[in-house]
Amino acid sequence: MARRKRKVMITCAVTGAIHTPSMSPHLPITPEEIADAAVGAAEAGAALVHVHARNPKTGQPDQSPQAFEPFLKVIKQRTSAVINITTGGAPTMLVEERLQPCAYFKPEVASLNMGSMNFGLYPMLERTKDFKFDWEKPYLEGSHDRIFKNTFKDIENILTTCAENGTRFEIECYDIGHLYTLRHFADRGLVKPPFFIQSVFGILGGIGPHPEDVAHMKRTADRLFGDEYEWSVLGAGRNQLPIAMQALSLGGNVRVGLEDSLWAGPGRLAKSNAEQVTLVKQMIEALGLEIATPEDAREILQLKGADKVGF
Ligand code: KMH
Ligand code: ZN
Repeated sequence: MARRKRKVMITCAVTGAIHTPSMSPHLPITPEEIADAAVGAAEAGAALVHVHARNPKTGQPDQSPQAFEPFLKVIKQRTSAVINITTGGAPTMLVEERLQPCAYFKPEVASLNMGSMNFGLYPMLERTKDFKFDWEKPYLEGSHDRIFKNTFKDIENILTTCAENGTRFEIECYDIGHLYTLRHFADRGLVKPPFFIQSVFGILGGIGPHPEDVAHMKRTADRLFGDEYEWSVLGAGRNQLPIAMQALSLGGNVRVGLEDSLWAGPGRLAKSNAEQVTLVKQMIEALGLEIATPEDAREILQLKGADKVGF
C-alpha cells in the first residue's frame, strides 16, 4: 500500500515591519499591493498568509483596523487561504495598539510573540544608504536601543482578548525560553492545543540560524508539547531557505515572505512573495512531500473557518 505523504503548510508573510520601502521596490506597501501579494502567494502554494498593514504613502507600519480593512476582504474573496493578522505590528508600538486589528476582525489565526527582546534592525543600515522617506533611517537606528515589549501581562492581554473569538495563534518563538513561556500559559489553560509554533531563527536578539539551534528548538518543543503542536520555522534574511530545508527534514512546516527576507538567492532580490513560495514549494516536492491546501491547514490547526471571521 502506498504511504501517505506528509502535508507541509507554507505560510507567506507578505510585508511585515522589518524592511522599509527603500530596501526593495518589490516590498508591498499599498492595500492593492498587499492584496495582490497575498493572492499571488496563495496561488503559488501558501496555505496561510500573514499580514501587516502600512501607510500607503510612506510605507510606515500602520496597525489601525482602517489600514487592514481595504485588503482583508479582497484577499478573502480572491483566495481560500487562511488569513493571519499580526499582533506584533512593529516593535515601536505598544500592545494595546498592536491588538486592535485582531480584536476587531476576529481572524482564524493571529500572531503572538512570546517574549520581550532586543530586535536589531540597525545592521541593515550598512546595506541601505539612501532613504525615500524620513521615518526609515530613525526606525532602523532606533532598534539599537529599543525593546520589542511582550511581557507576561501583554501576552495574557492578547490571549484573553482573542480567546472568545476562537482565533488560534501563530506562536512566534525567537528563543528556547519562549517555548517555556508557552508551556506556562498552556498550563494555566490560557492557550489550547494544537499549538502552532513558529520558530524564528536569525533575528539579531533571538536564537541563531545554526543547525544546532534548529535541532535544539525542535527537541525542546517535542519535550514540552509532545504531539500537541505543529512546528513551523522561519529563517530571517539569507537563512530563509537553509532553515526551511533543515526543518522540512525534521518534520516541520515553513514560512517565507518578504516580511523576513527580501531575497530569492545570493544578491538577488525576490521580485514577489510568490517567487519565494515557489522556491520553497520546489524544495518540499523534491523531498517527496505534499503541499497542504488551505483546507488541510484548517483541519491540521483545527481552525474555526473563514465564515466565522469579522471581515
Ligand atoms: N517578522 C517576524 C520575525 C508578528 O507579526 O507578530 C516577526 C513577526 C511578528 O511576524
Ligand atoms: Zn509579522
